[in-house]
Amino acid sequence: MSRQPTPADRFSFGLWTVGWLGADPFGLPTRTALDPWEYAAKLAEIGAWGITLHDNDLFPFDADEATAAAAERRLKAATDASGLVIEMVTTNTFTHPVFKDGGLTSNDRGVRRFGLRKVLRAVDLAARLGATTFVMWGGREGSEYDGSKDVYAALERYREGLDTVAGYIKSQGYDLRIALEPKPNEPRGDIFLPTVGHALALIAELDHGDIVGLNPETGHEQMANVNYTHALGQALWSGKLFHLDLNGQRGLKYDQDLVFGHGDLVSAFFTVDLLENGFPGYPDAPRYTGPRHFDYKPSRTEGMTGVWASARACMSTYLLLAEKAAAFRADPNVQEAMAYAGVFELAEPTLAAGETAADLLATDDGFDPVKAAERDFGFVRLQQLATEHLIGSPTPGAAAGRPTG
Ligand code: GLT
Ligand code: MN
Ligand code: MN
Repeated sequence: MSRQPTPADRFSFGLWTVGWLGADPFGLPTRTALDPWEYAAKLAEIGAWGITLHDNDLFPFDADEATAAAAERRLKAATDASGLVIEMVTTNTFTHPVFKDGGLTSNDRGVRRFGLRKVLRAVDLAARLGATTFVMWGGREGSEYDGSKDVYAALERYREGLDTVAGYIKSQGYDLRIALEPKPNEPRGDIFLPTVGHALALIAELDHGDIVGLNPETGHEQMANVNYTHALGQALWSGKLFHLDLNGQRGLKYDQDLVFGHGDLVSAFFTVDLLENGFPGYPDAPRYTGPRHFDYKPSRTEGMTGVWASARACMSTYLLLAEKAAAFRADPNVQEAMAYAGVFELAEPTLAAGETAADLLATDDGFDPVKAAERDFGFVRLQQLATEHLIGSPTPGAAAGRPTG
């Protein structure tokens, strides 16, 4: 058991996470719905700091203005009463059948105009609720069949849509940044912006890319068989880690949205280590300062008791991993193993100050590749130290010992 989470930990949850009723492509819902403000109140009670939501987590797709406004007032009253922050708001452009070929990149121009209007209205909602991040997950932006989609045109429309939304945010003076959420597939056969790298490349082409960054999700990167902690690292390096979706995924299969840590626990350890302790060789590098946001689904086997137990589990595992990661970094054996492994040496520029390519070519620094190839990096010992800290060995490193050369 970890200590109790507090608002200072800045844990947040999507209303759609604890509010997932368990319907899947093969089965009906297994739970009944509470009202949005009931989920919010309970999240505050168990130690969350914030909540996030889609427009249609708060009011139905076809709600009239009065109904939407009443729901908004009711939620705001509940979050104000419990001290919860509504830190992120997003749009649902995937559930209604009108979005079956996408919102911003549908082949149907009428759908694109409707989708863009829906996104802009959700931006206004986000600003009214005081959110500072606007996530855009283009789950329906993609295709099943290559012949059905002109990819050049789709990327042009994606860019047009994102620049329209970002330009609107600026024109309204909202304190809001967009965070794109990559995913390789599901519900489409192939989704545009399948990974963090693809999204970074698109952001670089935007007119208003300065307020567009990323919301990487653990399981989504892992569904693309890439390393989530590396994805966070590259987003940080690019100054684009605006938000995140922490959860669990076990291998290449459907999007599991498991509790954080219930997938690849070793990877989760290094994710928390990066978020809490930063890059080991670059203490001055950008750090993630945003909410610790969970986007998971309580398994459909669970009743409401299990829903709240699983939300607590996300926070508890994060806190335990943060403790383990702090002890890992503070351990002199680990520091020594990192130095032996060259982890700090990588932070040293390859060229000397002022040295040019011509200087490098003209220099013989007596380097012997055969000798250098004999180097033992000790990466395995370092990983074993991490494993022993993670498992909770009383004296990590005692068995592995120091290298004898
Ligand atoms: C949907 C998706 C999530 C996204 C949400 C934001 S919607 O639940 O599976 O990964 O973060 O639109
Ligand atoms: Mn997911
Ligand atoms: Mn997500």
